Amino acid sequence: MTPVLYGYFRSSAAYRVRIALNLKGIAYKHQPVHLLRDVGEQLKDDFRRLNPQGLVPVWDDGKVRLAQSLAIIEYLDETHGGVRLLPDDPALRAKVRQFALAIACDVHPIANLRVLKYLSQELGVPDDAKTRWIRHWITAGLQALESMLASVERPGNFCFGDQPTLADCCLVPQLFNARRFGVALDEFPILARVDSACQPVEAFRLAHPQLQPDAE
Ligand SMILES: N[C@@H](CCC(=O)N[C@@H](CS)C(=O)NCC(=O)O)C(=O)O
Repeated sequence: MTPVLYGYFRSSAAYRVRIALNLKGIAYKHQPVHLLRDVGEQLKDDFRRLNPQGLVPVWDDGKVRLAQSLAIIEYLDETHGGVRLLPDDPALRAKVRQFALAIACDVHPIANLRVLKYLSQELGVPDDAKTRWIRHWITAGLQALESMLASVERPGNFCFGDQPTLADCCLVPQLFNARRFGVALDEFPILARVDSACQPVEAFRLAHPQLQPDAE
């Protein structure tokens, strides 16, 4: 079967996986899951059978069905040749994971759709306070990421040298999110430089939310 990526054009977790798939040259079918239609297709029983968490992305290649973008990317890296997204050197590999996990575990979830919905619908948080919440946590996260990259021993065009890694797959979507929520990026020159290096690379360009079939 042709592998399927269940995603949503603006989902930054799905965006990470699209970049990784493109970097590794893996063909796949994009299956849109509309996160906002009705209550959200991700919360319907049909989708929860694929991922009980009710979150995209989900990867299904006929051998394995997986959720969690970082688990998917590591699986793809271990089962396909081409560009290595996790470097061989254990110390560098750990640094790449440290950076990716800081985004995926500590920055992204706090501004996730279900969290924002809970803030407004259950706790009655007004929109301007919600925006402050998002900007605050993204800015705090980006400050830490900027410091991490400032201490890279052998800097290159990408986060950790001259090859894109899992770190770049996570950074570019997070910066897309930051811009979307109006976070000023002036104080993050290294992150902005890496982003500018990634954007023209075909694998990153084609993964952009606005180029996806379900883009609005
Ligand atoms: N840690 C998960 C996060 C997945 C996630 O939060 N996906 C979001 C889109 S970026 C989602 O499906 N949100 C739906 C919702 O919040 O209801 C991963 O890396 O895959």
